[in-house]
Amino acid sequence: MIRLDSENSSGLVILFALNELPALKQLMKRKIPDDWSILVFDGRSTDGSQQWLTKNGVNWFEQQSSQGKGNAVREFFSETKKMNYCYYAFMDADCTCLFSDLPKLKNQLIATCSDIVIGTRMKGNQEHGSMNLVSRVANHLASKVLSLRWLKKHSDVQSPFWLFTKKAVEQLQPHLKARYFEIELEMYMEGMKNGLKIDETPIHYRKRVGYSKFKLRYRFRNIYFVYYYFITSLNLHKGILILFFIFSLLAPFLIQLR
Ligand SMILES: Nc1nc2c(ncn2[C@@H]2O[C@H](COP(=O)(O)OP(=O)(O)OP(=O)(O)O)[C@@H](O)[C@H]2O)c(=O)[nH]1
Ligand SMILES: [Mg+2]
Repeated sequence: MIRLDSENSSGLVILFALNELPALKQLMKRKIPDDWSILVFDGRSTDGSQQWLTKNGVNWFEQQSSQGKGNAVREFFSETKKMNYCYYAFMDADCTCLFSDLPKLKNQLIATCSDIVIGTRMKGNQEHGSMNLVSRVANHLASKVLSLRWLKKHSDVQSPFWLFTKKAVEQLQPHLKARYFEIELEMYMEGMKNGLKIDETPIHYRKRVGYSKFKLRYRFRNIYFVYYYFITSLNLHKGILILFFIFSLLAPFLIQLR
């Protein structure tokens, strides 16, 4: 069980971390706004992160489930049943996002009476080289396809920075199954499906410190999941889904035959 000293403060920032020691060292030098506490959710790092966090008095928790960001997020969601924060902010621990954007997300959440606010990099201030062309295009397409499904224009559904109300966390928790990097896509789709109000606000986005865990195989996996979440959200009969799938595989050949 996660135990925190300052559970009476209003918000908890959860930093999901797997071998992010150089980034954590930089992050912990930064000032965190009042009313926020930090928890590092560590995926059993082998780079000495845990020892460093303990030595420096940072709250951290070791992931019990098998490795994978989705597993970590889902495990955290279950742990919130024992917590009493009003807000939960998810952030990558790779130094790409700023704590100083937290009040902005919270103000947006309150002003728009939303359940979730996504920090959008696509409309925000991006440091040169923070996002390569492949990631930019992939993210743009994923956001377009999935948000259009709900007739919305959300621009960054794979953002590393999210803010949730307590209610949103409670409502989402039973619906999440993702194990790896498709977790953001699933949180977005399940949030919309379950009637949660999702809004977005621009954030700063900096170059990553340390190496990426989002390997090529996860990129392909995410392309599949954009398709999967889109199709399953349509609630069609299974037979129609299979036909749709076969047709979409054959479509390029059929177009050429014409
Ligand atoms: N707790 C935990 N965290 C993880 C796990 N896998 C990845 N992470 C963290 O999840 C965050 C997202 O991973 P990244 O490697 O930054 O992936 P990304 O943001 O898609 O790719 P970049 O553009 O390279 O940053 C990082 O802070 C990782 O350290 C895991 O299995 N457990
Ligand atoms: Mg990252």
